[in-house]
Amino acid sequence: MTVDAILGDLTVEPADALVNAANSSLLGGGGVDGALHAAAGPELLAECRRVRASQYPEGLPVGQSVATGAGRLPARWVIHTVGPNRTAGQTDESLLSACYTSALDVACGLGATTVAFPAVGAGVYGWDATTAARVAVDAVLAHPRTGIQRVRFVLFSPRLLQAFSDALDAARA
Ligand code: AR6
Repeated sequence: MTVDAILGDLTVEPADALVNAANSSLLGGGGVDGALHAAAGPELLAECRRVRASQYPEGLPVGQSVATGAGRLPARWVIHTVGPNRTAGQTDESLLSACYTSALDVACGLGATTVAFPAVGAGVYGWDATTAARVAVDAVLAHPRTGIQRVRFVLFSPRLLQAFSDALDAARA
């Protein structure tokens, strides 16, 4: 079972499950959310609308996760999670940690063996790279990850890759 971090684009990462840094509406947005929807095609949004209407009429709460199919993405599932919006005053790290824990819970339930994450919360939602990385790495390493063979952080900038690599080194020291 491996946990690693690479520089890359989540939309082209082959994995059973790709985690989306979504918002509560589940109806798309910018950042990695917009990129995943653009690459997946309209079926992803259609499925998100169905999930929203049937399971989360008030929106997906912060820290929780839900799966859909993956459209044209190189994955079987997209697991949508909602990070706390630090810029809007949601500064509770435990909610950011819960994004990773709940996404892995969903992945295990699906039987996913490989899971790829972006740096949830580290874009529009305003978490600094060091904190985003530490919280992500600690949550993933603490999770039992039953049946999962690889968890990969796919980071969009060298600065984020460095932060995640440092957090992995620190957690394993
Ligand atoms: N692959 C990997 N990482 C990416 C990609 C990509 N293709 N594109 C962006 N990132 P963000 P958040 C990085 O803003 O902070 C959306 O509008 C990005 O550089 O996508 O959780 C949602 O709908 C950053 O490091 O997510 C919500 O409204 C990281 O992904 C809101 O943004 C996360 O940045 C969520 O904000």
